[in-house]
Amino acid sequence: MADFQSIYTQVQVSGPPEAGVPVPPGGLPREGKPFLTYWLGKIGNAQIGPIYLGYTGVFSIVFGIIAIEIIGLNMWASVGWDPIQFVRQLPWLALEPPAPEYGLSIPPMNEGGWWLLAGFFLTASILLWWVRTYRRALELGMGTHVAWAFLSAIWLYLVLGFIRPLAMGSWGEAVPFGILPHLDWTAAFSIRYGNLFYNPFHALSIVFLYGSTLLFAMHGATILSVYRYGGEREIEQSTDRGTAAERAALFWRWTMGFNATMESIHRWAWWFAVLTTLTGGIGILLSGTVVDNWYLWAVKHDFAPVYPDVLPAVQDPSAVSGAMQ
Ligand code: 07D
Ligand code: 07D
Repeated sequence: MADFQSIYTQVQVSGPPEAGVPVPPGGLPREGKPFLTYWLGKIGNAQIGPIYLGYTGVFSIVFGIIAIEIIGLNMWASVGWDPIQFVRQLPWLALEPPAPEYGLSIPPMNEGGWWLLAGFFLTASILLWWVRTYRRALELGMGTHVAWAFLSAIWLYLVLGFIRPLAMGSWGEAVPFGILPHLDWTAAFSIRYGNLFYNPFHALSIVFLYGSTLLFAMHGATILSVYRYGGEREIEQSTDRGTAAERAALFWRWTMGFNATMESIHRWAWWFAVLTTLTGGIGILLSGTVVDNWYLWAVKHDFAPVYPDVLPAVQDPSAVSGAMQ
């Protein structure tokens, strides 16, 4: 059956739905009668359910819905409760953080209070989901690798919206909620701190982001290419000789002179993904707290040229005007 595999063909396994390993006593039961769907089987496992809801999962979803509700209703209010304009302008609508003059105090609801409340619920929702990934892994007797990787993303999220604003003494430093407004914030942040390309941690974050896509492509392609030898059966593959895994490893040793192993390729993937947001968070936290202008910082450390005198001298924007003073 599997003797001809290309990027277009795949095998879908079908059998009686199974409940999986028993839940240890004391926990909640898993909900729902499992069933098979052919079409979802095209992109993943055809079996849907049962699902483990659990307290952290339920509260995470409830808090997440409250956050989206607050954001959505504020956006809708901003177009005078017109449903057509809400849909039409949605990509541009925003729920903005408080103005800089409020510092870290609690502002009136319509001047950033709703932003603070939405941020509280979104953060609670994300942290509860983190607890869920940690606890479900332990219940299944797994390692907690997924939870720690997720925490790295949460670190960047918390730096952007909580830790750096605290360090700068103003909620106004944080990111607005909104599809295009959060991109405007990102562009403005780069300009405000003298071009983020000169921030070495931004560069490191890009290395790991690009590296992640490259590793993902190499690993995905390698495993698919040995599928006809059972390459996805990872345990047998890593211990037996003459297997798909051995061919896959040899392919890279022949083309590059070096190869990862079935185990170490996943460590590469884990570290590249984790380091993207870990280094990113460091870079953002340093901006405005330790370094005020990354271009001038790079000139000082001799890796950016000084612009020739034909142009006006570069000045730190905070020394000229603006709320950031
Ligand atoms: C594919 C997994 C699925 C997740 C998805 C995102 C929401 C938000 C909210 C309508 C890869 C779900 C989105 C629940 C809905 C409202 C109000 C993950 C996958 C599909 N960004 N960003 C996007 C977030 C920041 C930047 C898209 C979140 C920083 C740039 C989406 C955060 C900076 C670009 C989105 C966050 C930044 C985007 C697609 C949090 C610097 C794009 C995301 C919580 C890092 C791209 C219009 C995606 C785009 C994009 C969500 C933070 C920069 C709306 C939730 C402040 C340059 N961001 N982002 O697929 O098309 O991720 O924007 O920190 O070009 Mg962003
Ligand atoms: C945001 C982690 C938090 C997300 C969480 C998820 C939900 C949704 C819903 C499941 C993404 C919560 C999820 C709530 C659940 C469902 C459906 C991860 C996040 C917890 N940059 N830049 C980066 C490049 C420029 C700027 C990182 C490239 C310009 C700022 C990355 C270029 C300017 C920031 C990166 C480029 C600028 C960044 C993000 C090129 C704008 C950041 C990594 C080629 C003009 C962030 C240190 C990431 C950072 C960041 C790439 C250019 C600004 C590597 C390739 C010069 C302000 N940039 N950038 O994984 O860490 O994000 O910087 O030009 O804050 Mg940049």
